[in-house]
Amino acid sequence: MKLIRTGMTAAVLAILAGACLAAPLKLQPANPQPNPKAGLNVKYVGQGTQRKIRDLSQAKQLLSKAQPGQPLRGLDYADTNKGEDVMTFTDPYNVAAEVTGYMRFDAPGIYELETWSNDGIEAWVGGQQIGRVTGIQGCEANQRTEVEVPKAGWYPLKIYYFQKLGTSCLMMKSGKKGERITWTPNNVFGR
Ligand SMILES: [Ca+2]
Repeated sequence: MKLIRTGMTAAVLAILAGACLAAPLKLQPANPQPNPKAGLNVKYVGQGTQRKIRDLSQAKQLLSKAQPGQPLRGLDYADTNKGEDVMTFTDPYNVAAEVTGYMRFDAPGIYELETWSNDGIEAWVGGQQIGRVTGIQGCEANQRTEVEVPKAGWYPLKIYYFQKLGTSCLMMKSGKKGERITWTPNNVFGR
């Protein structure tokens, strides 16, 4: 009897866990709603070529020493050629960045968000984590995350990002669920 009950409990828990994983993450709008300028704020720390950034946790630690950089135009920084600077920074390698600002949704509903990064990332929109890669990788799609947008307006955005060696990229795709997911236009971002 005990075994059966344990088995049933496990089955119920598994079902609950599945339901939780499948539910879209509910985003929290910015309160108060901002009236932002175009672009996204960014802070950088560069380690040069001698001291490598291994992973996300090291990048986040380094960001306590970050300095403001030229704002980003959005999240459309396609994969570089080797040796090209990371976004608006002055170096190509071993760079950590903290990106902050807002993302606008024009209508409530269920959306899909998908970050692309080279290398690692931890991305938050409306208080929910929508992408995470702790190590190094080429420029590729990260998790595709379903989110629930309760009302039209601006949602806080925060991204921790790092580039180790080789090429670098930081981009985002988005779209309403059931429609095409496409590259996110720069004009939905603000700072
Ligand atoms: Ca890289």
